Order: sequence, then C-alpha cells, then structure tokens
Amino acid sequence: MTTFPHLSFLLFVFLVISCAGGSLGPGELCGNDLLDEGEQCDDGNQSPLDGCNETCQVESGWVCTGEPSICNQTCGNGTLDVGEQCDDGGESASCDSNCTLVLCGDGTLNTTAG
Ligand SMILES: [Ca+2]
Ligand SMILES: [Ca+2]
Ligand SMILES: [Ca+2]
Repeated sequence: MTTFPHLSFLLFVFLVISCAGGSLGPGELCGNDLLDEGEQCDDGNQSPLDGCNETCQVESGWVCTGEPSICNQTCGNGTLDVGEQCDDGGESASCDSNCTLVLCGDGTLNTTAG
C-alpha cells in the first residue's frame, strides 16, 4: 500500500490550491484599491508608513479619502487635528512645521519665528 499516502498528499495539495483560488481573504482585499469591509483605507498597496498601513488601517497622523485612498498627513492641512498643538498649514511665527507650538529650546528650528 504505497499509493495511499501519495493520494492523500495530492488531496492536500488540491485543497490548498482550491482554497487559495476561492474567495479572497482579508489579506488579499487590502491593496485592491477598493474600500472593503473592515478597511479604513486602501491605497492600493500593503505598505505601512504612507498613511494606510499593511492591514488597510489609517495610520496615526494621517487622513485618507477616496478609492483608492489618497492619504495626507494631518499636520500642515491648516486645520487642528488630534495630536496637533497647532496647524497653520505649515511653519508660522507661532507654529512649527511639525504642528507643535513654537518654543525656544524645543529642538525644532523655526526660521519664521526667528
Ligand atoms: Ca480593499
Ligand atoms: Ca499603504
Ligand atoms: Ca492638521
């Protein structure tokens, strides 16, 4: 009886292939440019640090809109968002470009404030 283990191996391979070729799992839906269930964003990739991470969740400090999602950092958009002390759409006399209030000695050089 040497054929039995061989057949079960073939059956195993068939099951794996048919499963992979069936309906897309959550992993495959992220990166298809469409907002699917459970996704906060989909920028067409599964790369993090661009606003929409590898599991299609919006990253901290970013806002994403549309399909495929266009992600922009919330700092610098001119409106005060969560985690920002100020936002003047960039560097101003009272706000650093990283959306923290201008403080002398905070390690952030602000050429506008001098
Ligand atoms: Ca998707
Ligand atoms: Ca991404
Ligand atoms: Ca902002």
